[in-house]
Amino acid sequence: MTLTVYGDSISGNCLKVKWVAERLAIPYRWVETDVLKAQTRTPDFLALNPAGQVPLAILGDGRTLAQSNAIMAHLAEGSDLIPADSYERAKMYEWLFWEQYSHEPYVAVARFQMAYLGKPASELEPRLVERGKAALQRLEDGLDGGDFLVGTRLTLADIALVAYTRVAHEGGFDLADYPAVKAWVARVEAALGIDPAP
Ligand SMILES: N[C@@H](CCC(=O)N[C@@H](CS)C(=O)NCC(=O)O)C(=O)O
Repeated sequence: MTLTVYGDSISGNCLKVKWVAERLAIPYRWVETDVLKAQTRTPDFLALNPAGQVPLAILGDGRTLAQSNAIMAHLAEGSDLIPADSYERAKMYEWLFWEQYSHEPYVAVARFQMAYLGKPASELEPRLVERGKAALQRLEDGLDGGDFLVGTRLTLADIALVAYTRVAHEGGFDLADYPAVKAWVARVEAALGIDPAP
């Protein structure tokens, strides 16, 4: 059975899974699941993922897997998107855990509130903006002159972090303030063969 991915195309978390499947030429079926229409909260969907969130993968053998970074790690097992070196692999996970706790909750949430709930930038909670800017600065510093976040090649760390960084402007952030991040976004988009976010 083909891999099935339940995802909402507006969601960076869901796009991470799509990009990894495409990069690794893993065939998949995409089931568009509209978060704004609460399609993640229907009884049928909750039976698949009690957490009521996308992305959700149904593996070839019918088992389910949630959490974008866990799905990416599973799909990319044994590929060059995960460093073979144990320290570099751990650094990649360092970025993945940081993304979920210190970047996505601010950069993605500010973007969701502005772009999808119609909130003006002036009404965003100041903490969201401060923490989002701090996350972007951490990325700027973490790139440290390198082309990618870990080692010298594209890893899951870049894919996870580019997902919401590339659309940070939709949440009121200006990537011109983070030139290394801006150049890295373009590099990762090119590596993944995706068009720059408008
Ligand atoms: N930590 C989760 C976050 C998943 C998540 O927040 N999904 C959102 C879309 S980006 C969702 O499904 N929201 C719908 C809901 O909570 O009902 C992951 O990385 O997969």
